[in-house]
Amino acid sequence: MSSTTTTAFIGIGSNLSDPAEHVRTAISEIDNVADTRLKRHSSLYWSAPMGPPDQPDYVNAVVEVQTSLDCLELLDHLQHLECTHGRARSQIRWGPRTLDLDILLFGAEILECDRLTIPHPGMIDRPFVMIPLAEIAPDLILPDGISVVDLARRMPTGAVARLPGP
Ligand code: A4P
Ligand code: MG
Repeated sequence: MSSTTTTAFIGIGSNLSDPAEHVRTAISEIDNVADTRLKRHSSLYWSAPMGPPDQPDYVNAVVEVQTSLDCLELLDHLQHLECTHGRARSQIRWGPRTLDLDILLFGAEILECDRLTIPHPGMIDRPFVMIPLAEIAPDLILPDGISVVDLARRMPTGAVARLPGP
């Protein structure tokens, strides 16, 4: 890995065909992405679907990586992983999926282009993002100066349920 590296946080979600297995496999696959090392991963959490309610519950997790890729290169690798998990993009907004990999944060970068918005839009309102993120990075401050732990504490009680095991 080159000497210029960035700490990035990736949100992982799945709600189809053994979602916990998709999430666990994705965590180890992210560690194998070129020029990228897994630093920490959260527990896995169940949550009710955000979006259409007639879909299965989700399993979510967040990982921290150190990467020498730029953010679009990292997105290319993550989208390739989504494809290898049989991800089919449906027309339904927030519809069910085998694997969703979102770049939540990429260093302190604030970016909006046609393929990427960073920080990930909506992340600060989502218990299935903020609770696992606060688990692995309690001291993290978002680019706009807000503390991750403070945001996680504001999430509704019982919105996510931690899965037993690693
Ligand atoms: N894109 C832009 N910014 C980013 C980013 N920071 N990270 C673009 C990754 N991709 C980013 O994504 C559509 C396009 O967003 C990509 O081509 C990329 O260039 P997608 O994965 O094809 O579609 P999507 O994920 O359905 O879209 P969207 O609106 O980003 O959905 P979200 O925000 O990912 O939400 N309920 C629970 N409980 N848990 C979940 O994890 N996830 C979703 C999807 C809905 N409901 C959920 C959950
Ligand atoms: Mg996505």
